[in-house]
Amino acid sequence: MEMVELKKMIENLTQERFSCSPEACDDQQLYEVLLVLTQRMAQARSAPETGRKLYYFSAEFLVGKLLSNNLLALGIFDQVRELLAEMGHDIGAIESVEPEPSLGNGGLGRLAACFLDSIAALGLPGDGVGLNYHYGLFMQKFRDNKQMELPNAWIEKNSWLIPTDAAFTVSFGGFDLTAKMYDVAVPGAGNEYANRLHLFDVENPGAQPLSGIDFDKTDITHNLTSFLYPDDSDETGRLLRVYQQYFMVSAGAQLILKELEERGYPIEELSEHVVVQINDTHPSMIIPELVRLLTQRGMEIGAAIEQVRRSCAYTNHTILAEALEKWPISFIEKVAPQLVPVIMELDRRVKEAYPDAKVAIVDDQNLVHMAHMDIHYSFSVNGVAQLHTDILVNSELKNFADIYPSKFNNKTNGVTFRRWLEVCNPALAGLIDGCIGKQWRQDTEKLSKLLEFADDDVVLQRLLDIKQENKNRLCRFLKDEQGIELNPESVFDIQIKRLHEYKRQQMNALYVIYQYQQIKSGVRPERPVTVIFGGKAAPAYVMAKNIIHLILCLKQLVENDPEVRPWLRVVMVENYNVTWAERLIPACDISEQISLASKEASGTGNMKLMANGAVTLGTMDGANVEIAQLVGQDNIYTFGTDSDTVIGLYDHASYKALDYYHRPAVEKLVDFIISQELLQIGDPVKLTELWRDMKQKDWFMALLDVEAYIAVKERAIHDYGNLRQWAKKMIVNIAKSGFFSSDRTIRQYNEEIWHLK
Ligand code: 26V
Repeated sequence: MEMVELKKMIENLTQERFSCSPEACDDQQLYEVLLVLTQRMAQARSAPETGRKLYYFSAEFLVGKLLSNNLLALGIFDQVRELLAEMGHDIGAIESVEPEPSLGNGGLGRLAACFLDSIAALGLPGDGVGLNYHYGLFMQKFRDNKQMELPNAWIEKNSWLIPTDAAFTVSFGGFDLTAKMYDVAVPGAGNEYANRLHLFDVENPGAQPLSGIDFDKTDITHNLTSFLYPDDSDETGRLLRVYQQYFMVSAGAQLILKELEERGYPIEELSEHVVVQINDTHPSMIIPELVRLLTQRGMEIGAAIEQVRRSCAYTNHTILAEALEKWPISFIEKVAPQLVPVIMELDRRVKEAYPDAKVAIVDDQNLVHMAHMDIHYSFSVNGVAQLHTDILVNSELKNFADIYPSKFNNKTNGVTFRRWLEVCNPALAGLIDGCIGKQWRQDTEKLSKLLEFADDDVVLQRLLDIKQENKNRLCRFLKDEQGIELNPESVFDIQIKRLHEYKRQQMNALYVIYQYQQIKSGVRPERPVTVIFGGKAAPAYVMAKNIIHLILCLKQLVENDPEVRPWLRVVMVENYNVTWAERLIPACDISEQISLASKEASGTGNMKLMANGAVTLGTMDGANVEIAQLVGQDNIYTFGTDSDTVIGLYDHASYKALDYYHRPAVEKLVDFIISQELLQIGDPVKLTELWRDMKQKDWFMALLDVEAYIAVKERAIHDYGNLRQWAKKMIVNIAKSGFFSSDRTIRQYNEEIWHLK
């Protein structure tokens, strides 16, 4: 688009809305103007022509701020930035007033957002279907070194949500609700198309929280879409989740059938024209709901089941038993009694064909295993990294893989480089353009051409300078927003992800303790190190909250010790979200990916960090395995017990934390959790609980790997001293990251599962 034309549009909008020139507008006003402008441009685009159309069902879409991303997709980012600069405004400042939509927890939701971006960029017909949570995931605050949860009212008068006329009646046991549909436009980068993210909402939403994130979980009519995954530590919370799930899939299923009819196809041809991707088990009730709706419209049950089976595909994102959903049939009876006979029929057919109780949908305790329903009644089951898929096929879901060997397939995750390199790290993107041209922006595999520059001193130095600038910028954000002052010259060692014991933030905390004790005994690290954490703990997850408490206590201890502070700093970013990720990732030196092998299905932060020139320090878990294969042993730091051994330890229940605790080097670290120093700072009950759990249970085996972890981290920090060598590792990581583009992942989904065009 011409600059003059764009300028005129902005001027008209500021005049229309605020009766002033763009120059005279403040950041908030300009943000609103740009929002309207991009929304209009995106809405003027048409959907890609449909062959088969994809519906990506997900309880989470962690889209992040949308302004820059949408400007980029519309092809006007550079022009708008320039125009604004001419008008005396900074696009970064304007974007900073945008509230971040709070529609996801972590990796699963962010993956869905990257996928929508790539589906649109590839010009494929595919819409997202989810829920419009008004308070989203909670806002995290730290008080007394503990996590507090506050509601995050992210929806403003002017938002990305476009109200539509579409509305569907969802019948629950005893009452009906209307699902109103809001759309967020998803413009495709580099083409003229736009898809949609459909977010369903109740008609009269948003009863105010009672206090904090507490609300009346029995007031379904008003609160169904209040929060993302309300606390499921009690029964009403769990029941509300089932209400949310059925609301999403019932409205979504009606939308599918309505669009099928509008396109002029009979329901008997559903699977020729529609594919439903089920993102984890949260949308699994789409299966019985579609069967129900098809039979209601006159189809015979067997034919309906067959159509649904050929339309649905399921992605598994975790092998953690506690995360695999199993709902009591009584819950479904209460929420959606009309589904019960359908689920019983689906289960009956399974039991008739396969007597193995382990593959039943409804077990002997009347629990409905959602993943089992997905596997039997879909045509594709995929894991999200090669190791994860192998574990599904060979152990976790072996009974199913034996029945349906050809259903199982791998789709290694990816991330959109538009957001995670072009937008968040423009300096690095510019350096890459200068070296290899701009084609990598369309085809990230071309990044491998950077390998030719692995010995180019000018490029290596520029790479280090950019990293330093990004570290400086992060320091400014941390200072301005959280009052934290850091040494930007120190090594930035970063672990950003949801808090979970399997991800082992507690093991990283043990490293901090190790380093603290070293310094106190007179042994300084080779150079100053800053250990940065970011992540939220589920409100009811006591142990995860205890780990946050330990980290924050360590932060205070280290900060107030003049002997330690110059050498070691600990930071925990408050309210880690997509926006913080965009600042942290370009500034990272060492990327912490230290989950217990076999437990992290893939990880996607690992990919973003690598693409931004961080070097991975990780276990052979999830996609780390593929990263290691690509970059080679010189360009990654791996350690720890391998996944086969870990699986064996669980199978034979043979891991004994106490045995590892009693190693002198380990005991010293663990016991420090209840040292006088820390007990003076922290809550003795919480610290003691964590200490006891680590030494006696340690379910995710931090003590098994902690010594190897400390050794390899020391080696990485040593190697960082040779900056030229380090820059070479950085460039190899960037060069090899192209495989992890979600464009590649989506191409594979399309070619091997969806067959959209
Ligand atoms: C859910 C829950 C819910 C209940 C309590 C414990 C628990 C633990 C884990 C989860 C995981 C939910 C699914 C999820 O977010 N999986 C993540 O998906 C990413 C995208 O595929 C992948 O990169 C991460 O490895 C995987 O953890």
